[in-house]
Amino acid sequence: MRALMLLFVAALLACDNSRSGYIIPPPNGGTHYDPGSAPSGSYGSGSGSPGAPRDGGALSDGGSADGGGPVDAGPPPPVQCAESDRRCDHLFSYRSNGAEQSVEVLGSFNGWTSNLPLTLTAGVWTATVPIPWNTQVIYKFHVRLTAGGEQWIPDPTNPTTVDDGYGGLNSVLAPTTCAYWTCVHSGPACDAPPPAGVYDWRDAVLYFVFVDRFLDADPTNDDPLSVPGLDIAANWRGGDWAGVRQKIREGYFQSLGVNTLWITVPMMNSDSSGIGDDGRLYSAYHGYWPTELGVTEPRFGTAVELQALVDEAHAAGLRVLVDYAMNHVHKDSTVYQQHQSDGWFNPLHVGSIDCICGTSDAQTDCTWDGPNATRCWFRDYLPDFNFDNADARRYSVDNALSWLTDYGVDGLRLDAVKHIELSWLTDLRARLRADVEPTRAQHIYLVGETFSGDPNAIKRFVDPCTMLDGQFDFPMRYNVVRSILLRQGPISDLAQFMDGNTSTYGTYAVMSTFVGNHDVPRSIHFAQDTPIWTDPWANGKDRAWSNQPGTVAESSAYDRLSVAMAVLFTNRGIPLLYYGDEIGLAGAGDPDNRRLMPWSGYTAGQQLLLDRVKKLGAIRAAQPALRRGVRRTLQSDNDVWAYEMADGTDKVYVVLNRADTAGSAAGLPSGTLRDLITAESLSGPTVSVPARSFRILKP
Ligand SMILES: [Ca+2]
Ligand SMILES: [Ca+2]
Repeated sequence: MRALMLLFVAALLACDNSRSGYIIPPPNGGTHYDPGSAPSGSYGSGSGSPGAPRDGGALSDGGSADGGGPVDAGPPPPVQCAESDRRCDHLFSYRSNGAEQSVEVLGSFNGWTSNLPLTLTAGVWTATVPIPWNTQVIYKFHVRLTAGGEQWIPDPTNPTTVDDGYGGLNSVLAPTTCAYWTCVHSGPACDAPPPAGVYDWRDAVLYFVFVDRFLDADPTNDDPLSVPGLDIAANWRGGDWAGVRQKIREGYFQSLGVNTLWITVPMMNSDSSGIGDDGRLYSAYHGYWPTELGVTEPRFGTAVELQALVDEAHAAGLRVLVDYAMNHVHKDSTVYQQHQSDGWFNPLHVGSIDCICGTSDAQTDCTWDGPNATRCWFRDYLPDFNFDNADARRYSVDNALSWLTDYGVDGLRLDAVKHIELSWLTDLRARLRADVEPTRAQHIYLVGETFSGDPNAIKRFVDPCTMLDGQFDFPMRYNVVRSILLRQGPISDLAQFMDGNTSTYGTYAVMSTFVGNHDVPRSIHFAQDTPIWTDPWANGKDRAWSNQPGTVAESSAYDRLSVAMAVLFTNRGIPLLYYGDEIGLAGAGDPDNRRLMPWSGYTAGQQLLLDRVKKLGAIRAAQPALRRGVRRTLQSDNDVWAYEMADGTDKVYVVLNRADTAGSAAGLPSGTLRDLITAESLSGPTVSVPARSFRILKP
């Protein structure tokens, strides 16, 4: 119910253009590209546009082998919750007579607060809606006609009606129960910050270990494909969990202030290669083409090694999130072989076309953000789960839970969120609350990926009670890249954006902030004296396969990237470090943004950036005001932004200067201010800041 309310609020906000104090153009000019959701890179490829490669999914069944917990396809017990919180799926349907432009259902199941759209398939409009347990439901359809005009009419197939009070009729569903229900949350408990002694995810600093490209510590499990035409950049490169464990033991993550690891999808992936949407051959090195959902990927390691990774991380004070791609599986997968014809998967062919995300014709719209966004296939070899099918949904949610419970993982990074039916997400959260969290004394963190410049598209899935704790803040990344790395517009644009962004996702959302990830060009190239790309949304595919950029020479670029990192590390939200960004690793778009991590031979600029990131990590760990405080902008002009972070009486001051000349900030406290970066002692209320630098000050 809350989810539906949120949808409604999001829809209202979407219509509110008055909130535009800042600039967030959608990627690709209006059609959201979404590689993001796409996992990247992997699917194949990508090109700029909508649709980039997607990697994705997972699958399994069966068994086996190494463990990840084979999934039993039998129905699990329903989650436990009060009857007042239970919901049963009900399929609303309306037979088309060819005259409708759209059909929606509205009713008492959500307090008549919003209309839910039905989808047209094979002449019937349908929508699966969770309705209250054992409670009469009153509803009607809202039909918009292609010829113009609209109708509010009762269900033609339901003989039970009641006067609607306006001279018409509503349809009536008798109270019903179901064998498998979902739970909604009612009550404020999960809105509150965690009580003392329970981990507060606002304190997390996240590092994306792209396992295949991070560190190959066990050559015996290397197994690249031998496929003519498959470039090494898109093949398996040997990185493994043994490499991650080695870096945990060496204290590498801890030295960066990182306390949470995000690792690549751990499930066994396809041994096939596939053509991406850039026409290039790819392997499944990214992990987004799962075949056996319950089995670990042997190139990464065994189940025993994954368990050791989690245990050693925990012993070192690190939490672990695994990447989970639920939208689809690879066609080689057992679950697809077993269920391709029984409704577990959306059919590829729709209307007159193969419904590959990003394609459409006059009859069928399979664009990334179109009416079939949850049922299109990312590629023709990545079958798309139909989570309106309760058995398929239970199977997939069970599998996600098995990775959490079998290995003691602390949370999930969820891929391609806007391409799945919402019921998958609400079921997962309900099961976590009912079945997992009581045995953990810890909130399971769920962070989603919705690659969009539209805050409302991202917010739609954020609610720590019923859906995601947060998502990656793509609009913020846009603004940080634009204002600090690219130096476009005054830095006051960024200040204005940030001040407006504070409450966008709700008081208790825990978003993840970032400048780089595996779907965008490496950050350092936006920071060059002459940037390679001048559009923050550029996907860098133009230089992904040839003319790839080399290591950036000028130290000024590393300075600028450190200033961008300072924004992440001195504000709320979980800062995400994409492996290699701590040294300004070079690379164009996917797959060139996934080069092997170098462990030596850094330039002076790279070492400078690494040292600053380490300091930022240490300072964030020591200063709760940076993680939980309230920001107040003290000054923002063309090049300097100064703000206070206040957690009660504990205050920290941050001054950023993006200019190539020294600047100054006023409005700071009078008296002595200690610079936590340089250990200098300064005197307020006005302080100078060197070119392309920042200060973190404590009275
Ligand atoms: Ca290896
Ligand atoms: Ca889907």
